[in-house]
Amino acid sequence: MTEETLSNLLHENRRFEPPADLAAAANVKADAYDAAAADREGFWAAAADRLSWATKWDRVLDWDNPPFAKWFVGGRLNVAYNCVDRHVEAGLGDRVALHWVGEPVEDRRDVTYAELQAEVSKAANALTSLGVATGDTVAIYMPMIPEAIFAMLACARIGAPHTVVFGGFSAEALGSRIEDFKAKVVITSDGGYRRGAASPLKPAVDEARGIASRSGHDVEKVLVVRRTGQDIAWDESVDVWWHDVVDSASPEHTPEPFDAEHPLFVMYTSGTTGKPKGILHTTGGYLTQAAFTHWEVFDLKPESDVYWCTADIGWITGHSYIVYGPLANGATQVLYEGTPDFPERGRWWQIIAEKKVTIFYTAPTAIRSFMKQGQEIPDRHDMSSLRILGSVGEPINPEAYVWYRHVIGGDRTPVVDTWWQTETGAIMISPLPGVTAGKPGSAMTALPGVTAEVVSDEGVAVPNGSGGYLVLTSPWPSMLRTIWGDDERYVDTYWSRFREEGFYFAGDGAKLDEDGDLWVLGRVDDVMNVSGHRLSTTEIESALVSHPKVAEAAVVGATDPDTGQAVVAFVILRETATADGVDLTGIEKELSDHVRSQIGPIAKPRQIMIVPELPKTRSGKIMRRLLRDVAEKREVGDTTTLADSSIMELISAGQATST
Ligand code: 6R9
Repeated sequence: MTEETLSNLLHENRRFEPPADLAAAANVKADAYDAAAADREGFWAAAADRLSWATKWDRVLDWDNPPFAKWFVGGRLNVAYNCVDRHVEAGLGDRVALHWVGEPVEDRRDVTYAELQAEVSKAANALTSLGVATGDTVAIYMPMIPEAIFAMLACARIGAPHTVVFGGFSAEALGSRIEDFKAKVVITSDGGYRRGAASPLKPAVDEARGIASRSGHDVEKVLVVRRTGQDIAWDESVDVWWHDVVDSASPEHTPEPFDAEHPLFVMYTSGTTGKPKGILHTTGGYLTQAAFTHWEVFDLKPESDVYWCTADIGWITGHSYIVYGPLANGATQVLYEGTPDFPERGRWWQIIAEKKVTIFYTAPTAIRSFMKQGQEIPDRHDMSSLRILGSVGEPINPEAYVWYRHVIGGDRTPVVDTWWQTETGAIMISPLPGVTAGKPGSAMTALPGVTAEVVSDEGVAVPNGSGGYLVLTSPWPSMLRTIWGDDERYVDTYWSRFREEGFYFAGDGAKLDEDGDLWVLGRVDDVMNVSGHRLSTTEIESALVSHPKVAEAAVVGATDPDTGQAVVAFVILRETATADGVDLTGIEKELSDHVRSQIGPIAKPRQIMIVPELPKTRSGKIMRRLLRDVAEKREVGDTTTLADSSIMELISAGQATST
């Protein structure tokens, strides 16, 4: 973000007060801030009491060995029981849990809580029969179909930690996750629908299985849902059809309670090095905060609201705010398989109108693309059911916020800009819809029970009107417990930057405005945010360098009007690749396709520049700041720390002549 846009942002003075009726009936009111400040642990204990525990905890927080936290020590509960069975036992079995909307327009399925209980129980029994026991790990690689949720909850029900890998990730990305997680079983489908066509998933699982196998890990079983009916390869010794083992399994299953710190899932996310980090979330604290914040921030009234979060279950947002939070609260929600604009550009708005959605949660990148298409498209649909809008994934620019509130929310709806991370597990900083006067572009303040600060390099809180690093100053229930298999990396990545102060370093820059409200400005490390998806520069560089024609590569995130940031790659070719003259466009395409196949379509560079050299400091560190200047077509900044200061002229000159 440039200094200019930054200062524009911070002069925002529009305010939107909560509607009076919403404020009067809000689940969480202003007094929650004081209550939590007076007794933080007591506040979280009350939030945990919203769940059903088989055994109550004897200690709320064990922080005796920081940064390794234990919450609700000694407590035991079953996550699937909390998300499903207890609602049925409370007489809500006929309530719709999922209004599933498939991509083929006529594909619909409503799943009640009673049906969910039967489906999850059958899947749990089937997994057990395939040899999955408590503590065994399962990878899930699926489209947005109800079975994906049945699979996650079935794993939780039997205490088998899962890792969901986004269906858009490549076989390589899946393979390395399967290997790191040592997944015993993979649950997938033959394929899914994307823009009207069936696109395969199972072949990537076959390939990923081979990749894991070559590094010494063998997957035992692959459980396959038939979704598209397309032809797929079949290995009798490993592959099992979902309809063969799940449909015939018993719909009765007794959930066993697990320790509050039993691993629930691992979600891989990009870090500053090439290897993705497996973020571990556990049972009691995670479910407490996911469920509580969903009820608090969206003011959920489960008996009357229809909630819709457009994320994919392959991201943390899908875990906390499609699966665990909403279902623990007994919500009715829309689950949508397709893309926003297929078969027509108003598809989302048509679904909101049809299902009478009241709470809608999406990402700024989607909002910006709808803004570009114009207001006429949403205006064709009756969206008067909406009462709260949410935003997540990246900073929302004030204009997008105001458009969202005005065009989608009819100027009635508060917009909650929710800041959080894979690592935090749940929303940490956000307005409260019944309390906060919303300010476009600002995530406002830490939620009750959460302590966030903006600090200087030295770890000192900055005054209003200044910027610094966003830190969390005390542990929270849904915090990551470690990086899977790598405690040291956990400590190094999050707790060493402000070791003495004992602060969690989020990796984001932030600013406090004159009112003391918080603005998240984006990553301060080598992590990019493309359409709300985290990508590491190193990961993409590694992919590029793995191509035989590439000698060296540097990747930067350049500001992009549509996707927030976009991947721009600078590549030095090997001499052998250029020996017979070069077809630059051909090579650029080849490299771009290579990144796509190595990581996935979201990592595909917007632009690849073939350069003779890369700007490096004397210690050999690539100066991405300068490359960002080139990528964003700015005057190149200070080059005095470069080992060879003429290099930027070469790169910029090449830029001026290439198209
Ligand atoms: C939930 C999620 C986390 C990173 C985070 C920050 C950015 C998320 C934001 C936001 C500004 C918001 N981010 N929400 N930036 N305002 N409301 O997105 O998790 O994929 O781990 O990404 O996303 O940079 O550090 P994750």
